[in-house]
Amino acid sequence: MSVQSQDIVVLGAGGHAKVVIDLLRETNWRVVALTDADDTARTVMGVPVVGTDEKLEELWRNGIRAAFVALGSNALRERIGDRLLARGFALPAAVSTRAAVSPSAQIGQGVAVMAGAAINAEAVIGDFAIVNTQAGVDHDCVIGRGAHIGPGSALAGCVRIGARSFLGVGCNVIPEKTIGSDVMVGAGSLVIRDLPDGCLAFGAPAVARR
Ligand code: JB2
Repeated sequence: MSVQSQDIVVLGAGGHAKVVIDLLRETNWRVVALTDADDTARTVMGVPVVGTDEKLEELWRNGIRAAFVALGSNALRERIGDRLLARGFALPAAVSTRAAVSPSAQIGQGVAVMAGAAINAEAVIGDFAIVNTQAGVDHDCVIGRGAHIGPGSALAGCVRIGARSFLGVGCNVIPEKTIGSDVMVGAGSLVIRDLPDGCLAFGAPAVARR
């Protein structure tokens, strides 16, 4: 098979990878291989799992230059993404054609933006972040590297989310609040106060529990 410039390898063969494969196909990437910690020979969404991440060197030698880290773990996605960037792989963003993204927003490398998401004026989305299905990120928000804004969550203007933080499905954050790094916010929470690094918070209003 001759390698084409739109060929890409996806890391991960689980649920998140399925969604990412759809996003990449929508934007004319050709997903030619998956790597996974479980190297059992199989196909996912019609794409062969070719082995573990050790296969990436062979794919590079064969001319594959683009990769996407489709792992739900925020820390792992950021760490492996950085390793691939250092190796020289291009890590494009995968943005649904059914998302509404302001031309003035900045979208980092390896970011996934799912269908129905809205990213408004001058928002900044850090490398390897996920803006999941129907999430809203309003003007001037700053989303840290590897963070994940869960499905249906809504961030009002000027909200800041730190690196690797996770907002579960259906969270709401009022304007100008700051959520630190490595924070987990439980599904359905309403954030009306800043949250410190490393905490678990949930409820309406959300309270940091540890
Ligand atoms: O280091 C790794 C690695 N570690 C685990 N490299 C590669 N290439 N693959 C790795 N994996 C693989 O990630 C596991 O063997 C497994 O196949 C996959 C994780 O699949 P799972 O379906 O458990 O989760 P996910 O990360 O694809 O999706 C989670 O996060 C999404 C954002 C789920 O919670 C989804 O529901 C969610 N939408």
